[in-house]
This record gives sequence, structure tokens and C-alpha cells, in this order.
Amino acid sequence: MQASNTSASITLTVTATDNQDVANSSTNTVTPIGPPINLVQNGSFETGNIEWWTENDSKYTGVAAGAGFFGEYGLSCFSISPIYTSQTLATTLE
Ligand SMILES: [Ca+2]
Repeated sequence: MQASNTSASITLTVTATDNQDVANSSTNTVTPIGPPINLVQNGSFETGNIEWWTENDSKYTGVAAGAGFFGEYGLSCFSISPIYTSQTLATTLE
């Protein structure tokens, strides 16, 4: 995934390659209205805990130092069963 950000818009390009090495990509540009708002609370787990997130099975998920892709902390998951963490985002349609 590539992302570029200007003051007026954000462009994301996602490229996926299948097991036959056939690549396909899609690009989308969005233009935010109003000041940026962080809809996801604790989205990078930098509180060092699972605060704001709901786990379907907390035995297999947690927040660990050094596991972060961004920052110090990241979500740690270890299970072969389907597990998830989720968060309900408050949005308003205009
Ligand atoms: Ca993080």
C-alpha cells in the first residue's frame, strides 16, 4: 500500500498480487472536510493496553511493548482460531 498526503487530499493505492503473480491495484483519493479527526481511539495501542478495543477472546490478544509497527506498542495475537479486536466508530453522515 502506498499513501500520499497533501494538505487537501489523501491518495491511497493498494496493490495485491495473487498466487499466479497477477497484480491488480486500485487507487482512491479522498478529500477530508474540516479538520482531521482521529476516529480510532488508541489505534496504535500506544496507551500500552487494550483500552478502547473489544476482544472476542482476551486469552489470545494483548498489547506488547516492542510489537508495534508504529511506536512502541502493538497488538499481539496468537491463536489458530478466528480472533478479532474491534472498535465502534462514531460517524455522522452529512
Ligand atoms: Ca503502536
